[in-house]
Amino acid sequence: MSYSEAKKKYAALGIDTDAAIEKLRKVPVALHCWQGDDVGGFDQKEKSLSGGIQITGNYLGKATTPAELMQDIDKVVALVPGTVKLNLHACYAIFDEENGGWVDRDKLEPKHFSKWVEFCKARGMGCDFNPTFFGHPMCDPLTLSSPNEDTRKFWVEHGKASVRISQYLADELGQPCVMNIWTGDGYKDIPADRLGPRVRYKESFDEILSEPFDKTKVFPCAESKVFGIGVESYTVGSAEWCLKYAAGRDDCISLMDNGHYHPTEVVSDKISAILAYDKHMALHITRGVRWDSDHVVLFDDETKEICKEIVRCDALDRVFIALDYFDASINRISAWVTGFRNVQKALLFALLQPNDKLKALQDEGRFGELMALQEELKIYPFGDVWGEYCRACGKPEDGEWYPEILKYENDVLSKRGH
Ligand code: RNT
Ligand code: ZN
Repeated sequence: MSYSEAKKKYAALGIDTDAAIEKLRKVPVALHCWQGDDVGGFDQKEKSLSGGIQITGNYLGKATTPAELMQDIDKVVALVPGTVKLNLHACYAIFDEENGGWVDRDKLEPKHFSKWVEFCKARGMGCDFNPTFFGHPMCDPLTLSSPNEDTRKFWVEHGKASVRISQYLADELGQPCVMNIWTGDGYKDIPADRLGPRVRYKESFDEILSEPFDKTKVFPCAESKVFGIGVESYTVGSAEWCLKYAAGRDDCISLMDNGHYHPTEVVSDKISAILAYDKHMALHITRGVRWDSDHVVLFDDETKEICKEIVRCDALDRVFIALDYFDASINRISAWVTGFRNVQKALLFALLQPNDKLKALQDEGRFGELMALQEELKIYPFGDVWGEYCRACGKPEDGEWYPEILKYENDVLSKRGH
């Protein structure tokens, strides 16, 4: 079916496909830089992930320098429709002779991110930021909740430095900067004191957020987690902790990562609960598989349901959308592109639902009809509208981009020699 026929079919339901395409083109989605180098970053010689996250796979062509990572991000951006915002971790600081060389995480400054600012400016992109509380010798293994005051202070200083860097990114790029705080703090086995770490965690967050910043431009978040690898029994920043923390302040929002809940819980059901109270919230869109999170995002039911919730709640400007997955077992650029395109697909799919009609069916108690229509909408000619969206953005359609990945692997990635 061609686009014009698809357009007519949706129009019969009262949906303007052209308007949906125009709307989605402007919605920023944050692309996480860490898919390109297996969450390695550039600030530590001994790269070892800690904090309950793991990456598996050894596919050729990992980026090992800022220039390689930037080149790879450009390739991703060329292959995805929509508005891309970059999402950096503090461990991606760039040190060189001009900016005085290496410093530890507690001493990071905006200048260590000026190359990223240049990169984003040249591409008209905004940039989000994450302090990095893992993969560092000062994880004891706790960070912001450590009973060791030297450790805790070090990480608080890192958090404050990150606030200053986030402010710099927002000012330079003229777009809001979402600053997400996630730590892997927790214990493998049953703790004797659950309260102490959680009280220290609160103190540390308070100290970090005492650093001045413009609340209209910088949006600090607390990201919760249920457990991690090697941190199975107790997570300091649990769902309740993070919700309560964000609820208690006007300058911190909740970040929900859909890989961070018990397997039968769904973030699609949680979004409206937050939006009933808060102006803003943030998401890490990922895919959990059994006990693990961070698999490449697919065009699956939960991704669609999450996006439907954002759209139905008319909250495209209230929910900060970011991606979070890492796979080193397949071509990393293909992983990045597949996940980003799938989030775009899910958002477009959501924008093509007759939400008013569906809500009316619910409110009128016509549940049989509601189910029937929701099922029929699943096989509406969505693919034709998606194709039109890709064309409108000047980006490859399905079936056209994978050859580009193979060419890039052959011309660039395979020459990297690692
Ligand atoms: C880990 C969290 C966190 C990280 C990134 C690298 O489980 O989801 O968001 O993935 O900060
Ligand atoms: Zn996450």
